[in-house]
Amino acid sequence: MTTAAGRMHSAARADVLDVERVRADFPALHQTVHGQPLVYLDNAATTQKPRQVIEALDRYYRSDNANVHRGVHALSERATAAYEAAREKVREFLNAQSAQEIVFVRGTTEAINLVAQSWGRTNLRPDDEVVITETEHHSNIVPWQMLCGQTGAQLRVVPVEDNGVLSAERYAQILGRRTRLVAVAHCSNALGTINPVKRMISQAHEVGALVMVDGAQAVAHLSVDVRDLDCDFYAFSGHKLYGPTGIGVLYAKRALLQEMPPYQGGGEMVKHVSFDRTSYLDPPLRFEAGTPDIAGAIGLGAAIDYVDALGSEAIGRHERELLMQATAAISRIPGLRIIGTAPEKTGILSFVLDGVHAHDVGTILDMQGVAVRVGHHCAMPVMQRYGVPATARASFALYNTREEVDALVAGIYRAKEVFG
Ligand code: C6P
Repeated sequence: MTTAAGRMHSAARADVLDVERVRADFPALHQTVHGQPLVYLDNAATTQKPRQVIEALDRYYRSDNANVHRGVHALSERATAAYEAAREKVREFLNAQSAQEIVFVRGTTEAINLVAQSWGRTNLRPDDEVVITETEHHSNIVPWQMLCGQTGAQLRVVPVEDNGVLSAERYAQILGRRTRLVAVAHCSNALGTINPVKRMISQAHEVGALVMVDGAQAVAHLSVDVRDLDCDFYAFSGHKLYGPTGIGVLYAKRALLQEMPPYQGGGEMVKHVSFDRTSYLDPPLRFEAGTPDIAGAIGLGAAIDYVDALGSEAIGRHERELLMQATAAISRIPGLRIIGTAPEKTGILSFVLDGVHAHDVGTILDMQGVAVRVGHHCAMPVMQRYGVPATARASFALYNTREEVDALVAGIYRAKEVFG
């Protein structure tokens, strides 16, 4: 594919990523921390931003800054065109049928809450069931619990096997005529498992249920095609895709959005307002009350151009190689247990070290310049399932190198020396 961005950037040639060229695009990577070169392995929490994204934000605020869908003046028209062009980029990125199926939100969390409160409160009745899994992030648990509390619906939970794979057998058993919605992560943030969402969606559809996919940990690593998946809702956050914080996306099939009531009320989501009666705009603007994160959407568009130019094949291959290298090296460390050993994983490596608390591992790694996340990763039920209070988690991105994996491994040996 030759996009404008593809012509601008040639750090990916066919299926090979030129990591040094890629790294040159990310200013934050070129710093020292505690006197050591930064090794940023906390990409599942948030990714660093390429200059192309930073420059898009800068350009917008320097020359086009205006509110959208409101003004007739030139700046407002430019801002509106750029905001809507970003929506079209998201549409193409997800292969959605129409840009009207793309709602800009703050992030994955807001997208899930929107579906729970708008679709869920309208459609769920007592004794209906919402199915989630034991591996979900709190963002894909709590909104459904709240919804169940409001409607009397029941929450059902699909368990996970020891290796981090969801139990296909239990999933098939739990699905039934009461199931109205399945909410599942495309990839687990705590274990790295890539869930077989296409199959899960088709099984859910067979019993007449809809499916919401939490794509927060997927879009930066896999190619996502919402039409091929046939998901009803798909959510992701811009900041995990090399874009800005504060912007994210809800994809929903058009027919569903059309029937859904607004999530919030305010300016720019209405056709007509009087004190007797208010009528609403069509989707997606019906769900974008108030001034949106215009710069964020434009920055997200630039991030999509960036990853598109490199290609998801090349990115995925590079990250899989790093994961394999890191998994092999840390598996040899005595007393280390990897939490999450599914055959299909993204570049996420969660582990515990005998006799050393995950926070101590994190602190020692930080002293070596290596940034990982430690704790429950907003997935407390996963920690309970594996009987650990916390894990240390390294997560890889397109700009990480083999040498950085070596630094991670050396840092873990150092933590063993200090605390072992
Ligand atoms: N996980 C992590 O370190 P927001 O905060 O709305 O951008 O994304 C929430 C979210 C939802 N689902 C999954 C699978 C996620 O991983 C996250 C965010 C980060 O794992 C921060 S807690």
